[in-house]
Amino acid sequence: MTTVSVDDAAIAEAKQLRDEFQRFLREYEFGMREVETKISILRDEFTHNHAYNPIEHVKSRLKSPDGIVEKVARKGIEPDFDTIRREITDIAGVRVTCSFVSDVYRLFELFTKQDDITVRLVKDYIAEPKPNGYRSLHVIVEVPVFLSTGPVPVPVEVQFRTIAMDFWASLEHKIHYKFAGRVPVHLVQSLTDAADAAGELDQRMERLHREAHEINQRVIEA
Ligand code: 0O2
Repeated sequence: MTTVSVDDAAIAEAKQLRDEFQRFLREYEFGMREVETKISILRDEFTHNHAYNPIEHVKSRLKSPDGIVEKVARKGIEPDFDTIRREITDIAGVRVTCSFVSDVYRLFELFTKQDDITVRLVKDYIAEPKPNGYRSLHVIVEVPVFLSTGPVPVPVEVQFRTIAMDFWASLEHKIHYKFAGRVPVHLVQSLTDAADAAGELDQRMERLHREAHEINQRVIEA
């Protein structure tokens, strides 16, 4: 049996890199928590003041170290912390699922107009769905995180979508994963058709919701 000797300096260097990576990820976790708190305050305030909860559910995730490495390779960027911080803006992600499209935009407005939120990029895939039918409203924001060393602006990707959009995206993601990206053409077409159907359902549900609200208002005013 051969023994491999690893010198102490190499071990110390590996430990330092591990600690630095954990510190790096922790900033994103804090940024994510700030965004979660803001969304949950909006939800609670809405529920109390308007007797209406526009949010169905909220899901957060930190990109895994493997996911970050894979994205560094895919984008062909330098694998150092400064470059990753600058180029990869979805390490922290929060997904807000709403009942109706109008709630998606309302929540987006209320969240992005807050004084300490800096909007870096908006991608409106509801106004302009992706060719495969994907719909969602994405925003990359910077939220300040107050560390013992001072404030750090942390980028967080927030996705706002309806239940129907979320249902579709979740199935599409599973199918994509199952076929390792090589989805049979007829399934791709069926998925695009299903995305259109989900879009129509959203419109119908919105109309129904508005009608019910108007009838209710008339009853109250009568
Ligand atoms: P995960 O597991 O959700 O984190 P980028 O790759 O971010 O530099 P891109 O692709 O233009 O540039 O970003 P975009 O369009 O804002 O999409 C990023 C995220 O949106 C994805 O994250 C998905 O969560 C979601 N998304 C975008 N397009 C699709 C789609 O066609 N189908 C589904 N199901 N989700 C989509 P990740 O990192 O890919 O995955």
